[in-house]
Amino acid sequence: MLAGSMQPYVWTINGATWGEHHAITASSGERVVLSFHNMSMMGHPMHLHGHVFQVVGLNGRRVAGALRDTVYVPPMSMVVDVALDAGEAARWMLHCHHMPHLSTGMMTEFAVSESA
Ligand SMILES: [Cu+2]
Repeated sequence: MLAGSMQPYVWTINGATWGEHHAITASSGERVVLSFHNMSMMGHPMHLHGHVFQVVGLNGRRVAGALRDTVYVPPMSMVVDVALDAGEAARWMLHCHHMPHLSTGMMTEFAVSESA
């Protein structure tokens, strides 16, 4: 869930700013779908480090989209789904690439653990 406001100027992922966030977890090699649901009035170019993903859904419509590491999530209840294979075990940053949003909280981590 991507949310935020101009007044106060705070932007969140799953209701939390960076530092208050709960990591999104996966095991190395696991197939994962991340759904970005934008509840705010602004679009967010969401960027994941260390991975490429495929855009597979736009507002519930399945698509075979491009392979990329950043996807623009339009405002006002738009949902973008991306699929990826969780990579190297590490803590990977997942954040909005609009710097004023990033610097006021819009970052979390994609925490990949060793496969069992
Ligand atoms: Cu943003």
